[in-house]
Amino acid sequence: SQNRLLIKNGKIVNANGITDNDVFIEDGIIKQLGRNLIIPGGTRIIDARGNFVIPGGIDPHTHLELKLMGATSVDDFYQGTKAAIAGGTTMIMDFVIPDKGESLLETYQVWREKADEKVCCDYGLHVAVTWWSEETTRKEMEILCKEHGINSFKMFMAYKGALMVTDPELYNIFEVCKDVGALAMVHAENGDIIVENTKRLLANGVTGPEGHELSRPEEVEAEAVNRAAVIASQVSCPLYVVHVMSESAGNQVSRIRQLKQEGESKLIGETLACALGTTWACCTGKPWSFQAAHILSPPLRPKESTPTHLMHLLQEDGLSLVGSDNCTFTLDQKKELGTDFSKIPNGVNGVEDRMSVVWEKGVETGIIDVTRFVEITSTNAAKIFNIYPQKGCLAVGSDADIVIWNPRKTRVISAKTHHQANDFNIFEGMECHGVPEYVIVNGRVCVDEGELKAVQGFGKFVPTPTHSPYLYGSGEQDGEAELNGVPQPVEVTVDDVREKVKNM
Ligand code: DUC
Ligand code: ZN
Ligand code: ZN
Ligand code: ZN
Repeated sequence: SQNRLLIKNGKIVNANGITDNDVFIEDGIIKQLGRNLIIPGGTRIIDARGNFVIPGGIDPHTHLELKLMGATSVDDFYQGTKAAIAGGTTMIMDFVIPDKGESLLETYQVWREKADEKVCCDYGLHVAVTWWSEETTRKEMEILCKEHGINSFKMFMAYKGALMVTDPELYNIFEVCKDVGALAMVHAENGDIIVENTKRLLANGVTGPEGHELSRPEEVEAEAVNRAAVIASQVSCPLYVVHVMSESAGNQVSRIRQLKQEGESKLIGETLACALGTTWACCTGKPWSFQAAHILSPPLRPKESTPTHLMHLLQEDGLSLVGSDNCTFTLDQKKELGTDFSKIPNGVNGVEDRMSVVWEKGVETGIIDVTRFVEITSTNAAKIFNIYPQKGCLAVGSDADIVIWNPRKTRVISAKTHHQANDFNIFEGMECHGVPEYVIVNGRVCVDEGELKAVQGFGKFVPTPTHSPYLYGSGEQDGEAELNGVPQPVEVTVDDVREKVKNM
């Protein structure tokens, strides 16, 4: 029967350990986990001997059919989620991005309409807050959280004049995030400085793709990480730095994260598959189109040590998870618009290859083990966005989003064989160990002995609830001093006032 499945003899990997168990799935849910299970007749049996059985990947960062810099990214919610499944990812989280002045709520509806009919796997949404209005922004953010399953808001510190918000706006938006129990996310780059650098480079005749990284070097990224963290801590709001792309920015996240005391708001850093899998150095001496295809923001760095450094930060828990920032444009789109480097549409692939790249650069090199692999590709995303243990682990009652991962097989990444809509792959030619032989999406076998059988519209929207215990602690409130129900006058100290300000 289609709706019953038994996975036998695999190594079951969760973030907290590995067990030898069988998994019984019925109606899209893990119903039993153990040995010698008693199961109904007519159940399909998959033998996973010698393979790892892991929670389906959760990609916390995609941009499917996004209009950006005059072009629309070509992986739509069908092709993007199909490619995700092909690579072992069973849930994505995409960003609703309103233009300045546009309603957050209406733009959210636009995204639901784009996605609901097309997604092959489950998806969640973050909402970008690209402008601030005292009258409407707070109200809209509250409604999105209370009624529409949103618990995260992203702010751009770059893309000046388009998506960027100022420091005072960040302060206000962070405060709303804190009040509603949502997570603030930032694109951390100093947008003002990028504009000045760009003017100077263009005036000096640097117009090609090599100008892109020069206009926004590491310190421009690291400065914004620090500034965002300082602003967030003024209002005690947890902060998630998306797409950490450099050693400097990674170190900054890690350093601030270590300084945090028990009870202080959390800082979380996400890095990207592209930053772990390649560098800007691979573009040296290559044609314009090859270089343009590697342009995203923040940029790939020229330093060859960057991928290993970021992987070590993931290993040490200085960084917490890996996204793709999948935002694919064709070479024609890049060429048509890229009259100078500042006009080349920003974005690269990754939703399909993220799992393989992390495995190859992390597990295969011995920097991380299989449990940490699961944690940074799935479990931590589920915890941070408050859908754990529905997603992000293999447990009785969890959604049956499962990958049977064969670590002995290899594949070579190529645009010729990938399932994405664009005509270039930034990991072209990379040999990866680890192949998803079976990918089970909500109990349905969508990669079957390596054959892709994704179904358009099979996925659904997953609401993300606010007040994640992972970010906000157990949710205990400080009460007033009371004796037999009667409030007691309390002597106020400087420390008390500090404490009060902290909790405002
Ligand atoms: N960076 C990109 O490269 N693409 C999408 C948006 C972003 O911030
Ligand atoms: Zn961004
Ligand atoms: Zn992005
Ligand atoms: Zn090999």
